[in-house]
Amino acid sequence: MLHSALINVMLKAARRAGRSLKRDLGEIENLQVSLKGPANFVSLADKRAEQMLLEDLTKARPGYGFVGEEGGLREGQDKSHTWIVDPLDGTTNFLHGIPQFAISIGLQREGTMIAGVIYNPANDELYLAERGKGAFLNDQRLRVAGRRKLADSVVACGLPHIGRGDFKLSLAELGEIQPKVAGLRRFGAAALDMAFVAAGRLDGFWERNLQAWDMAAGQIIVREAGGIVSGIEGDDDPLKTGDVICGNEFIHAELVKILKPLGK
Ligand code: 2AM
Ligand code: CA
Repeated sequence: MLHSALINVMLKAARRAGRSLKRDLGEIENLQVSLKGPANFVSLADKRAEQMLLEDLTKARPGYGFVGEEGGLREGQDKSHTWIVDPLDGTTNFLHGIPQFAISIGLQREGTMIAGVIYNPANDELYLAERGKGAFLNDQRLRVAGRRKLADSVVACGLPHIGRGDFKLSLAELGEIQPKVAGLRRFGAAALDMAFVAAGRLDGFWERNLQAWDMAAGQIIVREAGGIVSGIEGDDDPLKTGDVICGNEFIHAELVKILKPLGK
């Protein structure tokens, strides 16, 4: 499949960092049994991947700004373009050898996402989208699922864990959603949850307290697959609020109706 020069830059960067993460995943499987555990190793893997992405993306597009999970904002001379990058989304999965993690690269122009790539090197699934040109999984055009009722839908969420999140609110959300859906899932990598919504595998996804780099690429991939992405209010910007709800127009609206009143 022919891609634009921009998408080719993003694909190349994602694949190089992906090879590095995949090698590191193999190493982690050995380290699992060591006493110290692989946590320090993972943090190195993460930093190494971010460094590669920073190098490749800034070499190809000098001057663009770069926001990464590890290094924060590095401003460039071109104030209108910013890469928003998570070198390893799903860190806890990676640390445990669970092959549900990804590199996420988004490009923002004047505050609007114009391109996104999400790549899981463990299974070689690569999702991409460019504004106005559709969303793809390994060259196959994506479209969000068509289900209109929550009762037929499989929905994913994020869950609080030790040291992070609002447990009471999360239990209230689950209490409302669980009895209404065909299935609830928790995969642990927000970028891939959004990619799964774009691919029609999941009918919807919501999570609170995320960062822009968890959602930047996912936002344009879901939108280009015909889905809706917002914050908990239903019409707000998830990259600004850190909360996200996505799905087709029907499931997105159903989720907003249930979740919006709960956080008040
Ligand atoms: P990460 O794996 O890159 O940390 C899991 O619920 C999702 O939340 C993952 O996409 C995870 O990204 C993201 N997340 C955002 N902020 C987090 C934090 N402070 N701790 C753990 N996960 C976080
Ligand atoms: Ca992340």
